[in-house]
Amino acid sequence: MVLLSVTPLWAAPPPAPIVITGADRRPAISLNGDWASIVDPYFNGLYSIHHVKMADGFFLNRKAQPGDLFPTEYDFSKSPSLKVPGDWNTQRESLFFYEGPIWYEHNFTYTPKKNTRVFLHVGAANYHSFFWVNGKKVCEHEGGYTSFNCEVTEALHEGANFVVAAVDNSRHEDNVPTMQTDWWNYGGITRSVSLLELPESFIDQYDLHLSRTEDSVIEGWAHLTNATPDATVAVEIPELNARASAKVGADGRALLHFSVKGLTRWSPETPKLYKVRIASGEDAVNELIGFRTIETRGTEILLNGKPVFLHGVCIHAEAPYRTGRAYSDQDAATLLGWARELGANYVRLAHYPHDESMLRAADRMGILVWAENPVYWALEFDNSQVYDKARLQLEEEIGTSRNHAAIILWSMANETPNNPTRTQFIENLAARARELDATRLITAALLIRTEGKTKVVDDPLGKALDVIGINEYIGWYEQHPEDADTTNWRIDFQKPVIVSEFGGSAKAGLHGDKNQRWTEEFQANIYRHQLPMLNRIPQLRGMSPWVLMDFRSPNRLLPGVQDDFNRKGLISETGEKKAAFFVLQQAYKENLVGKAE
Ligand code: GCB
Repeated sequence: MVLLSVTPLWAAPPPAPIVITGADRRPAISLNGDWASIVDPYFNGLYSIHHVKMADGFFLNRKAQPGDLFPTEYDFSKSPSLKVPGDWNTQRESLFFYEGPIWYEHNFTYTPKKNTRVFLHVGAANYHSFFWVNGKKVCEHEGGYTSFNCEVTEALHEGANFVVAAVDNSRHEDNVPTMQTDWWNYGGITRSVSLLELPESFIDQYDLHLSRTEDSVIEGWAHLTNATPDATVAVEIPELNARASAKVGADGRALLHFSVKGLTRWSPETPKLYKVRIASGEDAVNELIGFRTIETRGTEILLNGKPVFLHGVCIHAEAPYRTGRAYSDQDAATLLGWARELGANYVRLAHYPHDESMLRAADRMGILVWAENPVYWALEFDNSQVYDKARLQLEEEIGTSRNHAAIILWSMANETPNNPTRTQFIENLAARARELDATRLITAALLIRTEGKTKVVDDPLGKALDVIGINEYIGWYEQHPEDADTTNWRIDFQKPVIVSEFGGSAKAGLHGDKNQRWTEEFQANIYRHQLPMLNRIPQLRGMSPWVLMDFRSPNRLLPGVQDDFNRKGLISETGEKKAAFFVLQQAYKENLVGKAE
């Protein structure tokens, strides 16, 4: 067989992508724009005949050459384009339901610089992606919601260059998330792509935060790749007249610890961000960081040492007004602007890591954030490879986002079945999260049990959490809205509780009696009965009803009402506020629910 004897163009596997903290603070050459695309449902571009996987992707990773051994059966230059960033589903009607591989190609010019390493930075590509630069495979990545960076220094050359990507959003049992989710499986290169130019040795990750134990002390670390033995890292916060430096240890890490005077702590009331310069040798990052502490004491959540109550709402990364995956500053400003209008000081960014624009906006606006790993519903908890995929996404999320003052909670999981294998899996994730970041609170949204009129929260996973998240749908999936009035709660953990979801559906503009499902009145009635009930949960320290805006979901099929949208939004996807929005707004503005202590 001639086909099978062909030698791959480049056989050695490329190095794994790396995490870079604050990649958006680095000078970057944008590769956003029109990328040629080839829809390849059988993944022929990656497999030879007889379904033999070619180590480096064989066919579509390069430009066709005259005299090619095989007839060339593709041509990027004649293929339609897709916008990057952007999911493909909302860009082309024929791709609305598409799940499978699509190939992308983009041409760019580049001039290599001396002593410079170049990384292809991908904001996110859902789910499994492969990248080649000038025919050389530069990386492969799994996970649709985290950013990654592939070294392309050796692959680039002077003048015309091209990047080819294959992105596959097929669902598999052993993916994280797995086969079933209640949101649209938007495929493609959904966030920005750029080239980052960095020195030979550079600061790849860093963490600066306010000490919980020492007054007015900023502590943390910065890690250098390729550190020379005598390397040092210097930190400067000009506005505070603060400077510090430390030597890099054998592990490439410099430990930082210094006192500051006159610091304004970051909070929803004063979302103060400081310009922070972190430098080493040829490298420097100019950051914007807020400093605050977050901890628990008994059943309280303390922000900067003071009890806080989280008036919030859940948000999906669904783009307002146009639908599709959100990615822009404008999307973030609209979604968080609505949360602010609601009176929220907190948002749960469900059910996966949201993009950098959203986190930067939350930092600027002073909105506290629950950030979540996509361990959703029933994963293959007994599969160690699945654990590794979940762990890697958690590491990427924390590594990328660890300097956002807004993030106070790392959520490990949402509504997972209560069994020992699952508990062990998530306890291991929680331990890893604490190892990576001991300064934030660990949570998860748990399922609850019903005993008569009592809702019982006793999932053993609660032991591994700092804050207990609970989802409940009294009045929508079970019982009537009024049953909330007589519901009691038994919570077996003396820890702070956030009701991380409650709510019901309404189609914006559909009016009727409060007992008529799908009307705005029915949804508003659920909220009216929920709020007093929540006030009867003694350790309630926060709430984030489901959900700010209607979002696309393949589970929501009812014609004329749902039309592929989960309608539990307080606002429709076209921006119409429903009656329940105003019920919650009043409760938040008049402080009708929740006590901080
Ligand atoms: C849940 C899930 C959320 C769903 C929601 C619903 O419990 O956590 O992802 O979208 O319920 O609308 O059913």
